Amino acid sequence: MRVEREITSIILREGYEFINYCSESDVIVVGAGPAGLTCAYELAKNDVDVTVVERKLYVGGGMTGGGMLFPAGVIMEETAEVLEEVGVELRPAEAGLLVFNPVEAAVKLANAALEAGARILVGVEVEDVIERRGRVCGVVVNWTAVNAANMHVDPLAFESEYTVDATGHEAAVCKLAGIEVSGEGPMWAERGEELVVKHTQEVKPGLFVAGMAASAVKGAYRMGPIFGGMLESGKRAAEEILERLT
Ligand code: 48F
Repeated sequence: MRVEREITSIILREGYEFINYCSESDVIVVGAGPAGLTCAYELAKNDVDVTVVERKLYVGGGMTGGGMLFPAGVIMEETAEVLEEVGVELRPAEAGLLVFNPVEAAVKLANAALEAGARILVGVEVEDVIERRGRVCGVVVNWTAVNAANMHVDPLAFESEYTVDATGHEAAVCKLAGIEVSGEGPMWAERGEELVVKHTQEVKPGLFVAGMAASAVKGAYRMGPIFGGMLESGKRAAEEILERLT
């Protein structure tokens, strides 16, 4: 038996099929950080066909790094609902804050999104948007490695009804779509947590912004290593999209 050939054949067939599904989704979420994963989970839970595109080979975005790489995550009690729902262990700490393991939170959020039916494609970078008559209709993608090697290789395109920019501080998709990005302001944790949810919105027909990208678009305060605002923002984006899809 030529096992090597069979392994290759299985990977090519299954990988092609997976990516082919990714090329047509109801919603594409760009970025598998806490905001993007929560958004994907909430959408998939409601039977929306959702693809998450992540340029790194891991999920969790900035959350896995805790605070300055110290492996602890902090969240306000009133914003911890999603983590509780996906089974993350939360321990009470000072000032009404809860503490959790950030790697556990990242993998459990990703697992919940997958179990609900979302696809997560890693190692793929969004380098442009598809736009028709002023509406964002999906994203233009390439292998992260191709761009890192500075190779001139034409990209492919993934279509969607809605796209969510959950790329964190960069607000990469908003920039590609021509949205003015103010860049985030200085740190004010409590206010930043409120504003990130408030600024979660449709910034152009077909394009939503969530998480730190929403704060960056509006120049809102950064909040540092506290994560409830990201989860609430991802959830809010999902709720708004669900309203439009139904
Ligand atoms: O940065 P990230 O975790 O964004 P978030 O979900 O959460 C922010 C917090 O982690 C933290 C914070 C909380 O106080 O400030 O920073 O808003 O996740 C963003 C993900 O998007 C990916 C990136 O690799 C990361 O995993 N990403 C960024 N640009 C692209 C991308 C791109 N062009 N294509 C695909 N993925």
